[in-house]
Amino acid sequence: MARKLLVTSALPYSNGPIHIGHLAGAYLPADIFVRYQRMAGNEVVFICGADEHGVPIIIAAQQQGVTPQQLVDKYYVLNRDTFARCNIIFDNFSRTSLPIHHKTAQEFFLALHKKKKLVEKTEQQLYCPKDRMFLADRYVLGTCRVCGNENARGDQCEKCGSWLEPLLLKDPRCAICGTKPVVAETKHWYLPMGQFQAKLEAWLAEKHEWKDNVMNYCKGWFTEGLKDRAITRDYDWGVPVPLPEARGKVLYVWFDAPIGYISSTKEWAARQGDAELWKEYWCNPDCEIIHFIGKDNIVFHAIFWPAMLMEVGGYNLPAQIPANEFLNIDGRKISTSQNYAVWVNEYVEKYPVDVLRYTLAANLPETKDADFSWKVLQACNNDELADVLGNFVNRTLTFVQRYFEGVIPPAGALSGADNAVLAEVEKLGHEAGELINMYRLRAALGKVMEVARVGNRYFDASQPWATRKTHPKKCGTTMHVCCQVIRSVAAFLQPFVPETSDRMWRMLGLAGTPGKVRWNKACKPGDIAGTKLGGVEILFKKLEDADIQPEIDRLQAVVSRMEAAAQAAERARIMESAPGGAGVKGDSGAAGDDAEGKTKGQISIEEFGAVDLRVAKVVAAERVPKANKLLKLTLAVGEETRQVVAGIAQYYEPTVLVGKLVVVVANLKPAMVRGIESQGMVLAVEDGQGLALLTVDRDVAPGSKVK
Ligand code: B3M
Ligand code: ZN
Repeated sequence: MARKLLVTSALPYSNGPIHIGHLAGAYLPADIFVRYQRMAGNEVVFICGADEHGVPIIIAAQQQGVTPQQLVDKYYVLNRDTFARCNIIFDNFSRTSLPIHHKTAQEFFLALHKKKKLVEKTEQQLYCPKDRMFLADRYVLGTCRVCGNENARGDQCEKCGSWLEPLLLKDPRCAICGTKPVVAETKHWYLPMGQFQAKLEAWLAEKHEWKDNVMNYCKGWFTEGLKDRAITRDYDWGVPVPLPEARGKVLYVWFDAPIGYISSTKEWAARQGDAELWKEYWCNPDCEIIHFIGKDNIVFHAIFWPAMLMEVGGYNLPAQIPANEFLNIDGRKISTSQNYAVWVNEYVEKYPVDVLRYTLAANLPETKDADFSWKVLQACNNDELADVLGNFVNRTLTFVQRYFEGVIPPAGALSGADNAVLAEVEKLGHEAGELINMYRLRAALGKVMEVARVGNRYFDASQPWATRKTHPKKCGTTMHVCCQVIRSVAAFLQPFVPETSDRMWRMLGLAGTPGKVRWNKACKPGDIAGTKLGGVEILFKKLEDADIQPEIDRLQAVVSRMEAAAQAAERARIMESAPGGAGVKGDSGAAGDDAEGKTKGQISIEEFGAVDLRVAKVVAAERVPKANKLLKLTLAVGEETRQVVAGIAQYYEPTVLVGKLVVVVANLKPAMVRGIESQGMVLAVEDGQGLALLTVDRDVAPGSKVK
């Protein structure tokens, strides 16, 4: 039976152009998936839109000296057009600044409010005295306590993906002016996520087909325990909180943005002439909702958003969240602020779209971070698209033009080799389709390109240049089979490189577009004998070194600048910091710690302050295989979970440690111990009887600072 799918791509912020990392994360994979599902006969609505609220927008507007409205107007148009240029064709590309979205988001809030699902709290928040505003989310920058990234944002660390709160950042600073914020009180509405955890866990436990990265992130958050999350903010840009007592407050962007999927579907439905049609997708359980996102959005889609939907009630929950990892460039993380990126709108002005689509599809960060480089793009173009695919199409079609008057010859009697090729094409087509169904798009593209390779090998083995004179009928059959292979591969390429696929179709002289052909039919030979070829052209021109050198040079210049800045920062850090620790032994499991016993030379309070000591709760402990001194501890340090390897196995049974409060050096550079990353060091004292862990003498919250 045909499936009914609502496919979404993460709503890009209208605060800048999109780069290839965005494309590879949430947009290209979704577009490939959607195009395939349509060819497979399934019913799909493909939804996206611009995320036009939140601190990312407010800050970018301030930086560019424009109003938030001017900013979002600019990037809405730019990004919408860039997607279209890339043939990423949404059924609707909406905007969260539209009235239909404001209304939908407010209805969600009110539904939760009415059901008494929200908690009102007056709490402490960071406040910038200079800018006179509360600093939430990206308005605060500081050091991530999980990975030490000094530019972690108030809501999330981009480097390690940890879900943060501004008050958890070390050395917070205002993102606008750099001032150290003060703490002040403000009232907000919270989603008590902790109350929903059991339900969420039970729901997620059934998702056996979901990707490991998504499941592992979620398990991590569940282990930590979900906390209340404020869903309102003290800004004037956003969806106003629809309560009289909440004047001047707006909804948190991660509350309203996912609702944008629904409002965009509503907008689409209205355009179809049936304003209620959106319910067929969001409320009819026959429909599967599939969210394509990047890994930094997992928590919001797999935990926060389902909780909202569950608690409001009556909505379908996500059926799949095929989150991708990150795409790096030359082994480095893309950085929009540093301009270390390949901007898609600039790319399409200079190079063919399909070369980028192909290169990214062949290198999607499906299970781990992947790497882009201009050399890889050049190789994809020259060695695969031009030499394998282009060559096969060109040699076949020019042969038909030259020796068969440009008309596809009929198949004569098929030999074993002819049948074998057709069978192989069919098999590869089915395999590719199955892989796309499993979100393994890279592998699927590999199967499709294998079809072109099969075609080339068959052409070589059949030697039509020789049989043309000796066995003209057989030569005709060979060319017929080659054209069948082109037809199939053209259709199989439609999800990946639609322009190329359409061109191949036209070159074969076939009517319509391969996008309208059923995948099953494309796997089998078509009725093509006697078709007059369209104009035959070169599919892919080779990319010369000189064509891409300017791009390589530009990225290299950015890297040099970033490296110089990092070196300067490192020098400053070394000058500032001094070694700490006196009398207490740290145990990171690494051998050869410094001498203990005697007190050492004096240090200043600042030097002591450089060591970030925290109380941590042991949530799990286990022996490290083949290491009789080591235990691996899982520690809750506030909202984060850390693993620390400690050389205490001779003194503690793992089970007695669980629940204990210990003291951990939280800003110690992570070290690899027996292949396990130790993210900190627990403190212990040693006397004649062995090691004893330092602990606290009353129950304090994990994460509390030791001073
Ligand atoms: N705008 C974050 C991002 O662009 C955010 C996605 C919203 S999806 C509902 O990465
Ligand atoms: Zn981090």
